[in-house]
Amino acid sequence: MKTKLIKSALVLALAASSSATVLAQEVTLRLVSAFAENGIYVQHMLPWISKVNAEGKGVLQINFIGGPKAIPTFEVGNAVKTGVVDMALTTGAFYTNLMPEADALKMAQLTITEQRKSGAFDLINEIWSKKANMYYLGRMGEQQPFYLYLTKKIDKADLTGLKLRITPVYRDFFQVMGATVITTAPGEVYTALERGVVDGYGWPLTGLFDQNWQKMTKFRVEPGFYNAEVSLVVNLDVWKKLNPKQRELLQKHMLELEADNTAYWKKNNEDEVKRQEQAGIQVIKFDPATSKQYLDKAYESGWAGVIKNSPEYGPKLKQALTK
Ligand code: 173
Repeated sequence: MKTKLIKSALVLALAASSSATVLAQEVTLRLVSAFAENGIYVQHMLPWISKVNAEGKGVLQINFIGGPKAIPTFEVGNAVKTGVVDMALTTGAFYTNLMPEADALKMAQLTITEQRKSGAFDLINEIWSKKANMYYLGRMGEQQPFYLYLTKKIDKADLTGLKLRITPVYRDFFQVMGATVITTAPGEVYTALERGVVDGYGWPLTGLFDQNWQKMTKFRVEPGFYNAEVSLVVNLDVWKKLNPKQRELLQKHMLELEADNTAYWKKNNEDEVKRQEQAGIQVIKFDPATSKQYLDKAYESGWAGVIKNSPEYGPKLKQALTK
């Protein structure tokens, strides 16, 4: 009886220790999003997390903590840098407080797939690791322009007298065009519009409807400019501690998603133009010469801003990201 008990205790102890080994090998990464949970970017990411988790049993799991209610949009970058969270879905404009270079990715004229081949991706990681203690895992959102949305009509390419909601993405450009600007997180745009605090806002082509902004939006100004960047970043210390299998799992799924970016965003862009039209959002269009000037100003002012704030890396990023 006694030996039996000892034996079964041993078996239990062994079983416990073997599951402990498995647990020690499986790592769980805590991920937050700087974008709203119900919005297009998180909705695009969730199936990706499911795939990683399905394949990553015993290796790596991602635990999605939540959106800006968990950590405010403009604090997400620092939370990754300091290791409060392990990973984030965010955009460079939300962490320019850590590094002004972050905002340069909005001006990429190469796809992320091209950036990986050209060396731009390595340059990004050199800067991101040094300045923000981050590993830049990959890009989920690309090939989608930003637009100026308005509640009032304009009939020339001049924003003088307009008060516009911005993030760093639009700051230099809208100011050069004469606007007065107010920085807010996406979560505050609706109220700012409702209260008439702003006459419009910058935002990419899709995502308005997620936050009900279409109700307050009368016009979309064409052409769109830049290339909305939404990416996954990982705390660098956490990244370095992952074993090769864990890294490979993340990288493999990231590359798979990126390979589908062009088709995914093209379809979204096309659908969204129709959806906005159906919702009664009118398009303000400039003549071809004015459109060209508008775009030239967007890039000139945007790069000038990045280079002014980062004389060291700004020019290198411009060269690496411009076609
Ligand atoms: O909040 C913003 O307008 C912004 O900067 C942004 C950047 C990338 C994707 C969506 C929004």
